[in-house]
Amino acid sequence: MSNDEKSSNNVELENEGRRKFFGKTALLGAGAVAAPMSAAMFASMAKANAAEAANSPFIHPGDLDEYYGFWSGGHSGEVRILGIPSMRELMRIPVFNVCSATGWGLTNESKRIKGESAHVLAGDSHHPHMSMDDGRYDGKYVFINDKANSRVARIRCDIMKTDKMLTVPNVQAIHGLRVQKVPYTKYVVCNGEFEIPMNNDGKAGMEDVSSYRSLYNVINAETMEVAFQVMVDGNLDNTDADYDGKYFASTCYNSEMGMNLGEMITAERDHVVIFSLAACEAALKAGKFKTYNGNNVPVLDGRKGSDLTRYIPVPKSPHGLNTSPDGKYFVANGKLSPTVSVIAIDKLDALFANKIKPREAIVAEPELGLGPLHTAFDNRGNAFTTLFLDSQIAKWNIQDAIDAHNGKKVNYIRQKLDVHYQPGHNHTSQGETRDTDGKWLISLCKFSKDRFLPVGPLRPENDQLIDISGDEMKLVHDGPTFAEPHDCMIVHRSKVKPLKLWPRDDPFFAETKAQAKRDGVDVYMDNKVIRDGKKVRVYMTSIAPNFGMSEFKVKLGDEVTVIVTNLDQVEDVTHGFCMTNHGVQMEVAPQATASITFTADKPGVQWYYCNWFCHALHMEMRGRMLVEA
Ligand code: CUK
Ligand code: CUA
Repeated sequence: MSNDEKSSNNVELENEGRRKFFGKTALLGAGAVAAPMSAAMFASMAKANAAEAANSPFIHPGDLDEYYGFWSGGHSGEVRILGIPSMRELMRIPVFNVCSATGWGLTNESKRIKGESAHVLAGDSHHPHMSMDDGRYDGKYVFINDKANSRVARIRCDIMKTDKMLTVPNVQAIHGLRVQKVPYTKYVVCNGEFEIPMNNDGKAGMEDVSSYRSLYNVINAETMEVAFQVMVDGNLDNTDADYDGKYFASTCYNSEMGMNLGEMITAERDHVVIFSLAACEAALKAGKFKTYNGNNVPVLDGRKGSDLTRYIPVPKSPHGLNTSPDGKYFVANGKLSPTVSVIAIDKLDALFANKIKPREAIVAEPELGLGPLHTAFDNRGNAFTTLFLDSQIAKWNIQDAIDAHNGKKVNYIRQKLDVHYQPGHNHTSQGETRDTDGKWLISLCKFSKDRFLPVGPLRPENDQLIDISGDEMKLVHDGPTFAEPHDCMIVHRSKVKPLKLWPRDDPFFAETKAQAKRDGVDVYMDNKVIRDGKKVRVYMTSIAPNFGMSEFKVKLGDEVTVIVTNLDQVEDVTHGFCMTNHGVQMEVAPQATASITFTADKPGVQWYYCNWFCHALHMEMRGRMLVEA
């Protein structure tokens, strides 16, 4: 364990504190399930660990990982937390999907957060990125896009729950997403990928493809409202920010604005769009915008010739866009071209001042192999690019590639490593921040083929862990995952400070508690049924192994809302509430209040029970809803 970590990290990561925590849980009876570890066991583990290499992927039972990995879940719609380097899955955070275990998408609290899209039960999450302060993770939020329903969501990292969601107007398919890195994450930026008519009302313009537009979206990270949008030429794909707080860059793979595959790949060159944040903010302030589709989101015109943007031609159909952590370069990945284009960020002022031509901002275009999709970086000037078609990762040196571009005879390729198979994104430990540490690289492989026991026609994907701490990349772990991690990021554990219990005044359930107050109910004391016409609100507490109410009565057809408050103050003692035969269930973590609404459409005795294993008498934690016909 490094010194900086010892001083900055919280005590519960230390063994001493953790043993106490095990002890407390044991007092409750749950200890029968998870036996506390003896001091001797810990001591022998610590010894064994010290003997191992500095960058061992092996985390002994009971030991903790050095990093949190945040994985997107693709069309499963969620975000997952993995421990790195063990690759153990620690948690799933439902976002755009419905979660049967936690009740996400079913509870009133989650529906309020989902807002206008509460009825949408599917999603496609690609790009999770954490908020930053001066180019370093700040541990506050993780933002994630929903390509399927044009949404952006925010996850609060103290509770690891989604707390805001927004459907972005005027666009279809939010794809590439990043955060402003410097001076801090004021904005979340994302690409509207699929081009559409600007007033997409079906009344006119659907046949006239030349009127279709793709927009760049700039969202206020705190309020999660669209600050402004920028209309561009071509359709946007991936994006990233600089380390100066001045520029964002996006790849465009369909500058032709083709409507089918053949049309989309005709041009020899597409482009990278560079956005000047200062120019955009000035145009916004000066009122140089229009609105569309009957909403009031300001849309700036950043098409070719505007002073908000510059267009840098790059070989056809680029995909990933990655900023090197020294803040010097944007790297656009070729996809159909075997090259990546290295754009010097310090030339962009000159480009915006029209002192250089767009292509003069490109300082290298190294040829790496077939199908370059995404690039990650270590802290020693090297880059790692996934080669989708070659099923390899190419490690190359950025300065050598620039020297080669200038005519020097130098081999910029350091190594090519086979991965299994067809990698999309890759990511290095803290590699999208100033704290990039050159220890681990993840390759998210789209196909696993023969790497695991066959499980039917649908196969898992393969998330591979690669040790990059030495001169040579070493593949150290195969990790099967379910559809479909597109991207991930690796955050040192010292950056993240999750809570152990819910704060009682948390905004997550503030509205539920406000309703309780209107009903004259104290959710921490009262077990009460409030009738409000055909609506019935049932307030109950829970302390293992009891609900505060073991029966309540309603009438057939009533709209019933059950509000449960978990009074347990012991970490990890989560209760649940399930009403059998009603499709109703939810999580109620310690000190939280959660609520769910359903129709009492079945007469007679209906049992409810706690569905999160909480106590030796967990089975007995149940009660009856008596439904009078
Ligand atoms: S995209 Cu999927 S592999 Cu959505 Cu970042 Cu490149
Ligand atoms: Cu409470 Cu199980």
